[in-house]
Amino acid sequence: PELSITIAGVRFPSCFMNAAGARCVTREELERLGRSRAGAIVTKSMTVEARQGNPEPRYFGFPSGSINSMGLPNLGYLAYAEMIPALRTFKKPIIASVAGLCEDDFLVIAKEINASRPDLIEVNLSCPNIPGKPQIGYDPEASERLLKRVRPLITVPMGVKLPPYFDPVHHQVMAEVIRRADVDFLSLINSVGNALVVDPDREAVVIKPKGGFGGLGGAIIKPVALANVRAFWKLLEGRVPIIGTGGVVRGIDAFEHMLCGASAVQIGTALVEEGVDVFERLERELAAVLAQKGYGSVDSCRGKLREL
Ligand code: FMN
Repeated sequence: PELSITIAGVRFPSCFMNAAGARCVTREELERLGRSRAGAIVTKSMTVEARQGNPEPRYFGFPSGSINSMGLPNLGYLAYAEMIPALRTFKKPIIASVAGLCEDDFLVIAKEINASRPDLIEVNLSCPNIPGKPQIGYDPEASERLLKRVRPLITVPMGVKLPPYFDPVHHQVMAEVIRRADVDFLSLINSVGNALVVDPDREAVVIKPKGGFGGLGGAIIKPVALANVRAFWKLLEGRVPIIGTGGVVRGIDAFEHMLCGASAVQIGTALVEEGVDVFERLERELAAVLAQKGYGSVDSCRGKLREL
C-alpha cells in the first residue's frame, strides 16, 4: 500500500513523522530524523531565546503513556533558521514549529524562520499567554488575533497545533477561528495538559516541575486525540488537512486517526521511548493493516469512519 501523502501541496514520502518536541531539539537529533524513515523533520517548538527548560526529572514514561513538563528547552530560533538549509539535503519536508512566550515573539520568529524556507510552519498555540490567562489555544480571541497577525508573515503553508478540547462548543468556536484565519493544515493534539501521575510506592510525584503536574502523551490519550481529529474534520468539512497526533504507538493507531480524517500522523511518546526505529515498525504495521483491509493507500481510508 502507498504510505506517501500530500499536505497543502507538499509531498511527504511517509505519513509518519515525529511530533514537535520528540527527539528534535539538537542538530544531531534533527539529522537523525533526516536519516530515519520519518516522512518529515519537525523541529522542537522554538522560542526567541535559547532555553534550558525546567529542572529534571521533567519527563516520565510509564506503560500506558508519558507525562512531561519540559519547559520548552530549545536552541532559539536563530539556530534553527541557520540549520534548515542544511537539513534540506535529506529530501523530506521540514516543518518548523514556532512558539512564543508572548504574542509578539511569534511574529519575530515566524518572519525569520519563514525566510530560512522550511517546507511548512506549524504554529504551536499551546503556549503561555498573559499570566492569569489560559494558554493561547484556550483563548479563542487571543488565538484569532495571533493567527491574523502571523498569517501575512508566512509564505509557506501555515499549520496550527492545537491543544485538546473537551466540549463541542469549544470545537465549534475554534473551527470558526481556523476557518477565518486561512490555515493550511492542523496538527491535533498537543499533550493533555495539567495531569498528575502519582507513584504510590514512593508516595511521590514523578516529575519535578510544577509540583508534578504535566502534559500527558501516549496510548492513554488516543481517544481524546481521535475525538479532536474527528470533530475538526467534520466541522471543517474535510477542507483543512489534519496531522493526527496523540497515542500513535502501533500501526493500527495511525489507521484509526486516518479513519477519523487524518492525512498523516505524528509520533511523540513512542518516539521518545523507542527511538527513530519506531518509524520503520509503524510503516510495516500500517501497511499490513491496509493490505489486510484491502486499502491501496492512506488516502483511500481518510475520513471513512462509519457512524452507527
Ligand atoms: N508539542 C509541541 O507542539 N511543541 C513542543 O515543543 C513539544 N514538546 C514535547 C516534548 C515532549 C518530551 C513530549 C512527550 C511532547 C511534546 N509535545 C510538544 C507534544 C507532542 O508533540 C504531542 O502533541 C503529544 O506528546 C501527543 O503525542 P503522543 O501521544 O504521541 O505523545
